[in-house]
Amino acid sequence: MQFVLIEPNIAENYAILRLNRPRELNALNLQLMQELRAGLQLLDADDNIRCIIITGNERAFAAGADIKQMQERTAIDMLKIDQFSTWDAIRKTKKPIIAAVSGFALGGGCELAMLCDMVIASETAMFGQPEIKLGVMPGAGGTQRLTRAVGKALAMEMVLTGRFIDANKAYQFGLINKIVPVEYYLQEAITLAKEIAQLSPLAIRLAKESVNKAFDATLNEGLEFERKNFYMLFASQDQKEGMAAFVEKRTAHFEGK
Ligand code: DAK
Repeated sequence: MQFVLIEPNIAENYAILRLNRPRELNALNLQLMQELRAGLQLLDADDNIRCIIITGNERAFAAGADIKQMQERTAIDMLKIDQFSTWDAIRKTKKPIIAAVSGFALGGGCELAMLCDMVIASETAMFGQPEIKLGVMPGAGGTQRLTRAVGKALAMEMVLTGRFIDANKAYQFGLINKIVPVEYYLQEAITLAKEIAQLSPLAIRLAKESVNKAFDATLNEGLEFERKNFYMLFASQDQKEGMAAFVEKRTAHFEGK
């Protein structure tokens, strides 16, 4: 892979996917998105990996979809390329994904961060949906996920003006989980990934599914869904192990069975 580097840590059960077009501020061209999809599918199927981190570099997580690649496209080109299938596939990743964001997370870059389950940001992170300045609008969840995350007032302001918000504001409005100094943002994401990797991968998978259900279900449907997943976990060895370990006052070792 050229634009996405896979850095697995088998011993600690996590992997980093690093967006790697630094000269273009990690602009998300088609090849990069296809590589990201392939990387996520590979890691999602690998039992040694229990948590995935997507990151860029200090200057940019991703400055959006590749404007130069999109510039001359027609609506029919966009339809045929069907980039959404790539985004949909990424959304279906079962394992938890942490975005480790430093610098620009704009347009598709902000949408990619929001597609992740948690976001750790450096103090220099900037989030924005500047598509409006290009004569278009967000197309990969920017109007929906951003609004759910930060509320209507700020989402409208960001989407209608293209203004960026800094890490402090993003934290204040619940878009991200934590802000750390720039030299530690990846390490902080790794610490979080390692903590998750020690838990039951089955419980983590069903818990992730259940939280996501809250975004597209009524409260009753969501509660039903949660209950079924909760019951299902009592069929796992991990549940027996987790509860036995508590009673025996020892650390649980979860095998995902
Ligand atoms: N695309 C292509 N190249 C980009 C880029 C981008 N989004 N962002 C930066 N670059 C390139 C610049 O052109 C420049 O390359 P050269 O000109 O040197 O060859 C290089 O990266 C460095 O950028 P700058 O020289 O501009 O650096 P500055 O520090 O001065 O400015 C900036 C940084 C981030 C403020 C600025 O580069 C900027 O405004 N970038 C564009 C940000 C933006 O408008 N992003 C939204 C793009 S639209 C879809 C899914 C998603 C999307 C669409 C469809 N489907 C599923 C169908 C998403 C759309 C978008 O994201």
